[in-house]
Amino acid sequence: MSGSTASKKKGSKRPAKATPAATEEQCRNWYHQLCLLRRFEEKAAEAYSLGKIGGFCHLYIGQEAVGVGVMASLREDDYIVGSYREHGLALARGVPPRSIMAELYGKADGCSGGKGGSMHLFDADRNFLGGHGIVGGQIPLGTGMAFAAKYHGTDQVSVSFFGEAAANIGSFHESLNMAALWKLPAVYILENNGYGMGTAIARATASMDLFHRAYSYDMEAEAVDGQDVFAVKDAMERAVERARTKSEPTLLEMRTYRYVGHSMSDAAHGTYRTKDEVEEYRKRDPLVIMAAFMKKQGMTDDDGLKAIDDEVKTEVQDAMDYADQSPDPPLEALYTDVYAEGG
Ligand SMILES: Cc1ncc(C[n+]2csc(CCOP(=O)(O)OP(=O)(O)O)c2C)c(N)n1
Ligand SMILES: [Mg+2]
Repeated sequence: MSGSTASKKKGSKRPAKATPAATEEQCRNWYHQLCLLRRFEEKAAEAYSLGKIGGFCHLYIGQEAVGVGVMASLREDDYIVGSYREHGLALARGVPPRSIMAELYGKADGCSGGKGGSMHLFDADRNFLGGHGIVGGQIPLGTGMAFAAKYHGTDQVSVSFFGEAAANIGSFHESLNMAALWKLPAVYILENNGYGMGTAIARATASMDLFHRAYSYDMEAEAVDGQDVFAVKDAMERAVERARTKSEPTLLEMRTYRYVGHSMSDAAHGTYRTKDEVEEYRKRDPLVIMAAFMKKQGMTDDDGLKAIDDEVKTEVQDAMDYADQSPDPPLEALYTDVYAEGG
């Protein structure tokens, strides 16, 4: 798949087969990350049911290849903003599992000081700027960060993650129009998991090819197999290159699926989809796809994969122990971080 003239060839950018070209070390690292995202959230779900985590909690289970593939293509100084389904994004960005778990527990050592919780993970050192609960609210912020990079003459790229339901929100269209008009170094990651809460995309959206929406703004776009780290990284590298060298935006529609409920208050498949449908998508589990690739390439075997997973489980347990012993934020914290001084 070439990255050129998408806007002149409507419909020509359906998911293509990945062309894996990665070292064993990279693959091991990505498999480690995929396992980390998966095991971290499985444990978070357990902690939630024990009452250790309160409020809303939206899991990323099933969508991990998107976060891992996108982050693998970015520089440390690039900007990232996401929705409330952002635990996996923060982990893939390198925010320490300890500080994320402590944040979910509402503890003082959490990355947002225990005041943000699951939906508001922030890590300024890594330019990870949330975690936002208003559907589509983060898209103008990501666009603004791209504007800031251009205004200051840096070659940073700004990446905004959001769901397919958010692509029906006005701010999505306003942002894409502005980014195309002003030639901003923005990459828009539309994670199409097929559902906005319990509403299937077909019940809420007139056209199924959401990436076509970019063409209204003369913006480059692709649909991508969001279950495959290689396909995600491939497409992302084209988008990042375009943003960094030409200061032009891209919309990437990542076709993915969540295996769990919308949030912890929604059963795994609810009444809006069948168990069979979930099982069908389980056949394209991002962890299984990466594991199969590594085995086929002779990079590892079942024991090697298990060793990575075991290492991750220890890491996640450590994060939980850390969150358990972290103190609650002090009462005075109610009055801090409310306003930011202008700079
Ligand atoms: C402006 C706004 N409207 C409604 C909601 C309630 N709400 C929370 S998540 C959600 C569905 C969003 O679906 P999607 O954008 O596809 O993201 P996903 O949850 O699938 O990751 C809705 C309607 C909200 N948080 N904000
Ligand atoms: Mg969705």
